[in-house]
Amino acid sequence: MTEQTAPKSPVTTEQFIEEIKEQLKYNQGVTVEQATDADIYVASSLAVRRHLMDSWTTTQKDTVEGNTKAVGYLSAEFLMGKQLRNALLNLGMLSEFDDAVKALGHDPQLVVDAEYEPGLGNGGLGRLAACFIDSLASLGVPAFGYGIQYKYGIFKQEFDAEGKQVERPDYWLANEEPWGHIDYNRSQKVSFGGSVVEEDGKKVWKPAWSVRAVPVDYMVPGYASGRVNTLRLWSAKSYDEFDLLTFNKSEYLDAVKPQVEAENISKILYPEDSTPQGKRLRLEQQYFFVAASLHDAIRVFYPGQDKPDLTTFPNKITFQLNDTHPVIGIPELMRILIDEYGYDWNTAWDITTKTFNYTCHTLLPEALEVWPVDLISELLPRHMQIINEINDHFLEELKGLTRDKERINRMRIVTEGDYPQVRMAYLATAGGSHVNGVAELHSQLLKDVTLRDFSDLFPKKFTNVTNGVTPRRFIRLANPRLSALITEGLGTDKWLSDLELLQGLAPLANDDEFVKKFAEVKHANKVAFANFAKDRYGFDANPDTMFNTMVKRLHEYKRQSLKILALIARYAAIKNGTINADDVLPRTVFFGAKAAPGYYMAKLTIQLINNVARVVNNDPDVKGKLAVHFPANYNVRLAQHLIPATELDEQISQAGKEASGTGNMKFALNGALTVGTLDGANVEIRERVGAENFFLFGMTVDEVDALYEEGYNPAKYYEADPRLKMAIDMISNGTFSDGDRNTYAPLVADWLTKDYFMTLADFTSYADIQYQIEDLYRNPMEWNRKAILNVANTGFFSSDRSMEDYLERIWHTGPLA
Ligand code: NBG
Repeated sequence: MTEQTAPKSPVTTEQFIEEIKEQLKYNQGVTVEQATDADIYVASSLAVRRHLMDSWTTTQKDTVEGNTKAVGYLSAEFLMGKQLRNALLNLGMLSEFDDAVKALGHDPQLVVDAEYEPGLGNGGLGRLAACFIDSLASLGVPAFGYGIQYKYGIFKQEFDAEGKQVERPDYWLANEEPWGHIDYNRSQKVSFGGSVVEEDGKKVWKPAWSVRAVPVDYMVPGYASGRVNTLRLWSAKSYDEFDLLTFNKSEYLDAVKPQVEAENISKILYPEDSTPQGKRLRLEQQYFFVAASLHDAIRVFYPGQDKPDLTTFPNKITFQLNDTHPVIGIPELMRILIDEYGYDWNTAWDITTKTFNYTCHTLLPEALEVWPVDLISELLPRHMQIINEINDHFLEELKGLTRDKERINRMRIVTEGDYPQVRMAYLATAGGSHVNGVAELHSQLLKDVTLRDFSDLFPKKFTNVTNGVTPRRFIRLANPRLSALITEGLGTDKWLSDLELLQGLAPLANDDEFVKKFAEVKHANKVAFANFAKDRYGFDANPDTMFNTMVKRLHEYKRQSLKILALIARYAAIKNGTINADDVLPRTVFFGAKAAPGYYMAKLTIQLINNVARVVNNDPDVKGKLAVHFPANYNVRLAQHLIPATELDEQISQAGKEASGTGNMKFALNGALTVGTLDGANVEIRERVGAENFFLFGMTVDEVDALYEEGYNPAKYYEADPRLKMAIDMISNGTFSDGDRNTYAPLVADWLTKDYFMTLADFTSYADIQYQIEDLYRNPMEWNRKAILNVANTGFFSSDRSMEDYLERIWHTGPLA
């Protein structure tokens, strides 16, 4: 990316005040005196949108008329975070906003807080999509994000009196939402069900019902690029007229039923992280947004043309399939080309395979989606025919490549047997040009294990693009103090658009003055977080203790259990004097995690963490030495507050299970040290920051495999390490359940007999490395030097770099002229 200095504000403070007033008057209809923080928020957002409007329309025009291929990022999730400050930053208006709002008698922070965070994603996958579209706009690459405007985003998490997770619906659209522009004039019809008939020798799909996909457009402003791309989220509306007859018979519910059912399609985000639910509605959602998006792209790129030449389609736009959720797009494009535009099979296949690419985000076999043939046949009968035909052609192709019948059989897109299924990852691999994993290790494991047969026969399809995060949101907005220090240290703010410039900080790790300033920034961030936590969650966190954080979805493979077991062992050791009280390094541990509502073990782990927190925080024996906090409802906003205040970050998944992780990048860039396993992007982070600046522990992928092979017996580890035995025994004996021995029995039984992710086997090395961590922390200058080196050496993990890698390795396109 070409480096940019911060953009210049298009307005003065005085002008911006007038613009806000105008919006208050003509949009909200309130006077300045009547205006609440929420009014000011809406008014200033609308005013900011107006400043983006010209760039948005020119970008759209140039996207269509220019000869640069655009990117279509198809994703079931976009976890955008709040919009206002991000737009202000990218326009160069942050200080004008602050001053204008103050002049109008409001606190800028409260105004920003009035924005309701849209939770249209579950975790890393959705947040990655948001970082990617931010980077594409900042690079000036024409791009569309395509997804779903769910009415209900990821559930709101609360904890009940027993510490259990309670899910509340997140009806985010109940609040005024100034960013989305509903465009009823550009809706698309999406159909389902019915049957396929032959007419004049051609297959004709006669669907049973249709919904109207209405686009809601969000502007995606680039940082200092003058470009504004589009995030187009589809909302489902009914076509069916209200059935007046039924209504008159006062059967109101029956009368509105068709509308309600159609609109259900975009009603909820599935709250799963990496395990699919075999739900019909989910397949409907996938087809709904993908079909609407493909038709939309044809509308956009061939305006007013009845019979466009779609052999040029792959030169206009390249579609990235973000995991398997949008893969139904492959048979849909085939159907459009063959049935709607009359192309023959080979031409259609050529266009389709050139148009799509697939990113895999997992290694968990249960997360690779498969759909029953019966279900697809029922919902999308024509697509099932096409998928079968793709499967037949593909098997023919394979016969030309290998004689190994078993291998060919293993690679079937449609499986055989009584309950045949469609393997979406295989369909994506066969139907696209490239397949990529999201970190070096992950991409290697995809080739060696998950998609081995494919990579053997189509080695050129496979590539890696390591994930990244946007420095605008996750450094500049989240951590203004560090940002100012970086700019001071480098003598420029160009690092915000060329993050590798952070390397210039490396020599400053030896400059004691700079190290002290860095330490002050971290301390100030800790104080700020303590204040925020007190205000928002009501707990006291002592900023003079080490801030140690583990935030991510709750999943067994991520091993929150390992952290909690080590924490209990620590608690016991302080309490029974195994460690001398004076030798204890005071620590405050923060957890943030949502569990899928149906994921029993994950929810029980949440309950355990909350109860360990309750017991530890109320025990005078460990007061001032150990505290545990679990703020509910971890989201982008909480991430932006907590990450800059963290000193030690936990990335402790079982090796070979976390595809990449992106939290790990955010923490390192904000000057936290990582304790982690050799998994996902940890491997690359450690390579870059240096082994001596990363706390590595635990088994490698090969060691994990060998141990499975040999026969894993977790009880052995329980017997071998008294710390571990003590921790598990305390959980069993009711220490964290008011004496009840049954509460956590399922967790204990699992650890001692199955422990699929080998938490127990890694316990000893994890507990041992804590001594090293604490020794270093006792030397603040050394700790902070290493933290600076983490910042200086992780510029690679900018999502700008990820986008450049996609452009070069997969998309073969670039910025608009
Ligand atoms: C997640 C992985 C993470 C990875 C993100 C973004 C899914 C299916 N996968 O390790 O678990 O960082 O994707 O690539 O959500």
